[in-house]
Amino acid sequence: MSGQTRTVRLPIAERVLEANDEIAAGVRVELARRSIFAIDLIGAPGSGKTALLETTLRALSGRRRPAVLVGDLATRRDGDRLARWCDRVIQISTGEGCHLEAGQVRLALGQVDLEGVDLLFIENVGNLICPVGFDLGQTAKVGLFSLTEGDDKAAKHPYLVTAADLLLLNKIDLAPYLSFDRAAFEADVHLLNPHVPILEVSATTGAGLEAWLAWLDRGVARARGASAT
Ligand SMILES: Nc1nc2c(ncn2[C@@H]2O[C@H](COP(=O)(O)OP(=O)(O)OP(=O)(O)O)[C@@H](O)[C@H]2O)c(=O)[nH]1
Ligand SMILES: [Mg+2]
Ligand SMILES: [Zn+2]
Repeated sequence: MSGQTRTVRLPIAERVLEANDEIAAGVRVELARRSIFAIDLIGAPGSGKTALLETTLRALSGRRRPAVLVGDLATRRDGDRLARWCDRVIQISTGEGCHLEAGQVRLALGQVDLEGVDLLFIENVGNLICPVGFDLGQTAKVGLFSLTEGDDKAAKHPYLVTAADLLLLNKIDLAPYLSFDRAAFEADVHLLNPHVPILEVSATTGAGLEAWLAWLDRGVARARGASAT
């Protein structure tokens, strides 16, 4: 008997995403017209998406004019946490939906005063899988992994890694207590997406925040430049 595990590859069901993509394209045009740099933040439940946004919004206070949409199946808890740092926060309740769709984003954007907004954060439902397939009209997709999830998660979620414009590795403050192999994680990521930057951060201590803020600044500048041309 060999101790090797066998894997069975199942065909991925073909999804009908055309309607979503059409709405997303409209959202993208509107956001570009307003020069808004929009981020779809995707990560597992509890990876620290809201915590990172809280720290980010606090750091951006007076420097940027952000808006936030946050998706959860139930409760307004994340929305309430974020509203402490930003006046323009909309909680989207997805009910049974395990990801956000472009129609929900379009509807939520209709409820925010976007005048002067330069940065839009969309915290997707905690889920590493199907949010990747639904275009929301964002400018950039940011994947968030954290040390507590284990160093194999990039390799096990290749679609997020491939689709991401940036990866954040959160909870770096916990490194002394966990056996997370950062070199192995990076190697897995770069096999799938050779050029994607990985920024190590801690939403709790603020470690690594400067590089993340600088990345956001470059995105905002690009969005402005693009709409000026
Ligand atoms: N030590 C440490 N804890 C963190 C960090 N970021 C988040 N946490 C903790 O992780 C837990 C989950 O954080 P959330 O921000 O709610 O995670 P989330 O990804 O928004 O979760 P969902 O919205 O439910 O998917 C909380 O107890 C946070 O305090 C970090 O950088 N370091
Ligand atoms: Mg959250
Ligand atoms: Zn889903």
